[in-house]
Amino acid sequence: MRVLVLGADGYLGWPTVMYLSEAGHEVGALDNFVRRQYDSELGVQSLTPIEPLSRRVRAWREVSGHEVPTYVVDLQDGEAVVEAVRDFRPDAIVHYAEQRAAPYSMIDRKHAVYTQVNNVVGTLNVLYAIAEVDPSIHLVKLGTMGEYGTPNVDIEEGWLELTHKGRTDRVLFPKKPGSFYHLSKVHDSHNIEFATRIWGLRATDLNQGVVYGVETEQSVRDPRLVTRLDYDDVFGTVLNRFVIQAVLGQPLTVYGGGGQTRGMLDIRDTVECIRLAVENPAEAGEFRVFNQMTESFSVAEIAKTVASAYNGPVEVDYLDNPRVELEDHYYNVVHTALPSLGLEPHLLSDTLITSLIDVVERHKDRVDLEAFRPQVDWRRHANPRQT
Ligand code: NAD
Ligand code: USQ
Repeated sequence: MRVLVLGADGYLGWPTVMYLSEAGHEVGALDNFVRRQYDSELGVQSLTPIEPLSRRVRAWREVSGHEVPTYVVDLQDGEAVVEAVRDFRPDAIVHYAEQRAAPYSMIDRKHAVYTQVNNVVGTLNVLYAIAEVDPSIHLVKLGTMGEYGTPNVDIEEGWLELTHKGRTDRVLFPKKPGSFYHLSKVHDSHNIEFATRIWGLRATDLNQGVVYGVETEQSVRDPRLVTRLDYDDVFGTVLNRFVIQAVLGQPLTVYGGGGQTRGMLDIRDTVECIRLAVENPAEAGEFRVFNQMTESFSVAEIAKTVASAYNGPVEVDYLDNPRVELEDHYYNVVHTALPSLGLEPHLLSDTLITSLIDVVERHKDRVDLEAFRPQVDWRRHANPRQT
């Protein structure tokens, strides 16, 4: 199949490009490199030294023989999106290209507005491009488990059979997200579902949990193929941050009491889930939602797991929680759709943590210890984040 990956220069986009092209698909890579600009703005960098996309693509051709055409396009530019889709003519579009950090969206008004405009307008432009160029293109869109929040009932896969005052309907599962970023994904989901109803588009919304890990079977073949690994308070995600903090001899930064529980998955499962979704498309007019996670852990459990896998002393700091989120709550998620398509999860293991530790050991001189400290407080409407 022909697959256009939007956000191909990012943490998950780049490994997906390699994985899908290795799986025999013709892959195109689109990005506008804005993620690299956030690094400059925040004064942080990926722990792993990453190559520019053009060099990554060249290295991948040398290593694998696969060509990957690239498109430097901002999804906010609707005409350019149509042109790229018309030029590449994909069977499927994998859409990762959004501002994805909850703390970034909570810095202040400017960052909240930017996040929602970038994400919602970008996705609308993708929907219009598909409708205009070829409505049979399957949109595989990255949503997030955080769209649901932590309701006191089981979380279904996107839809809920609801009986109210004796009548029954199938409705989108109620959402209660925890940041303006997570809200942007809720708005996207509604726009995508609407487009499947009015234009008969086919779409899969992948409500993904927090991803951990960095290496994939493809990326380890050449150091130039490594993907980014964020550890700062804005873009670093919890398990990756804890492993890096452990190796640097810094306390693990558990926010609040650490009882908050999240769905998680290994980066190697992310790329496989995308392949499964792409190769098993939604029907025309179908808005399909898969909960893309393999296990749930509380933040305190993650800290404990990292501490016991690390061969050395590890201290845990319970910090005042800078976010507004439940720390003691029910969490039970249905996530059977991807396993039923064939997903065989890599469950969190000491081996994964050890391989991550090895990567961190190689690059630990690049770490700025100041970047571990959380600086964005949800309760403030303006955060003077220091860079
Ligand atoms: P990332 O920030 O590393 O990559 C996103 C890429 O999209 C970047 O390269 C960026 O330059 C590009 N981009 C952003 N706005 C763009 C625009 N307007 N036009 C063109 N390109 C644009 O993020 P990631 O961690 O790889 O996440 C990818 C997707 O998966 C995101 O949508 C995110 O919400 C979702 N997701 C990520 C995680 C996680 O743990 N990393 C978990 C669940 C869902
Ligand atoms: N947390 C800590 N200490 C830290 C960092 C985080 O206790 O040092 C806690 C947070 O308070 C939160 C949980 O860990 O309760 C997860 O935080 P995170 O920063 O790892 O993840 P989150 O902000 O939810 O966002 C990440 C990605 C986002 C994706 C989301 C999936 O950045 O793109 O959508 O994970 S989910 O959480 O399922 O919505």
